[in-house]
This record gives sequence, structure tokens and C-alpha cells, in this order.
Amino acid sequence: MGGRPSVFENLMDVAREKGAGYLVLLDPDRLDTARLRAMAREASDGGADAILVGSSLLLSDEFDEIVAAVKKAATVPVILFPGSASQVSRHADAIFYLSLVSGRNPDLLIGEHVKAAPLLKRYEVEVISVAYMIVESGTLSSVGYMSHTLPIPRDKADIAMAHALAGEFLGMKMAYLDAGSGAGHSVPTAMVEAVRSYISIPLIVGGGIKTPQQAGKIVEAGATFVVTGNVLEEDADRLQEFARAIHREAS
Ligand code: 1GP
Repeated sequence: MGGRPSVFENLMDVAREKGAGYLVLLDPDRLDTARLRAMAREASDGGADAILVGSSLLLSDEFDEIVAAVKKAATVPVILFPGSASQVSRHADAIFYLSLVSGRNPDLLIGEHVKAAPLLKRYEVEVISVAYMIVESGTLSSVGYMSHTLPIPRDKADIAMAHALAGEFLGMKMAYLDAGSGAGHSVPTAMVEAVRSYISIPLIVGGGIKTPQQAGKIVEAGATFVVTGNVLEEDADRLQEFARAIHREAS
């Protein structure tokens, strides 16, 4: 890695300079490789600060090739957002090493991490530990179903606060409140505010964010990074509007 800033440092610089960072999630199962490549290019040019690749359930057997294709097309860092240890690739710049702290499923708290660790060391992929929390969104999300865990109730900000702080005390670099991909309701801004004021590590918020206005409100509430996925698959033209709403140049 030499003297080059790490992906994490780079993200933190972006958040400081722009007020908040914008992460675009690409789901390898929902788009073909040509479309993923095009989306990676559009996201890089349209104002995304990094591209996430992954899914709570992966049907494709070409994950490694897909990550390689996305990396080739992207000019911003490519970060793995894995649902399991099988979603590890040497072609990514970094990985969100997600520990699902809102659940009590040992596989997703530590088990998958043990399986992935030796590979990550060999591949020299930068590891960014993340205290990952699923928040109730009105319907059962894929990540909720696949992980066999209960989401944090939407009106229980105190529960989210305690989980995020526990993640920070365990040494995790970031916290992530996720309503789940395609969620009917995104994470409530009151919960974002409460968690933001309680922890000192950066806070990522995603799941069900459908409009730039919504993204802007989540940043106002204190998110350091906002993630969108689904909405761009339907309407990639909105990417720049999301970027503008999320980047509100810090004074
Ligand atoms: C899901 O937070 C991400 O893990 C993105 O969700 O696809 O609903 O934007 P969407």
C-alpha cells in the first residue's frame, strides 16, 4: 500500500470535503455484466464516491469476473458488500467486513469472517470493519430473511444507539444502518440523528432511499455516507441529482 491513502482515508476525506459521501450499490444478480460495467462508469462520472458490489443472496456464479469488470470500468474505489464469505474477490479495492451486530447469528457476527480472512490477506484487499445493523422497514427484507435475524424496530432509536456504540467499542471503523435493499421505508431520520449523536465513528445509511430529497434529509440527520442501489437500476439518470443532494460541501 506504500504511502498512498487507504480507501477508508480517501472516503473520510471525501465526507469531510463534501459534507457526506455517496456510495452506489450494484447488485450482480440484477444486471448483466455489460449493464454493470456501464453503471460503474456512470456512477464514477456522475458523482459517486465509491461503488459497492454484493448482495445478501447471490445466484450468479461469476462474482469474481463481475467484480473485475466493474473495477475496470470504475474510476472510484470498488468495495465489496458481501452477503457471505463467497463474495470475496481479489479485484476489489476494499471490503466492508460486515458484522451483523443487530442480530445474534454467530455465522454473520464472526463465522463468515473467519472463512474470508485468509483469502483477504492473500488478495491484499483493504479490510474496513463495519458494525452492520438491519432496521425494520415494513416488510421482511432479503437480508433479514437470509440472515435469520430480527431487525431493529423502527421506533426504537435507543436500541440502534446501543448496538452502534457496541460496534464502536469493539473497534469497528464504521457503522451502517440498513433498511434492506428495496425497502418500503428507509431508516427513520430520528434514528439516524440519535445514532449520529451517540457514536464517533462514521455512519452509513441505506435501504429504500428513493428520492434525492430523502437522501438529503438523511445527510442532514447526520449520515456520513448514503447508499442507493435499486433506484438507479430503474432510473440511472437520477444519479447526479442524488450526488448533488448528498454532497453539501462542508464549511
Ligand atoms: C441495501 O442499503 C442498500 O443494502 C441499498 O438499498 O437498493 O434500496 O437502495 P436500495
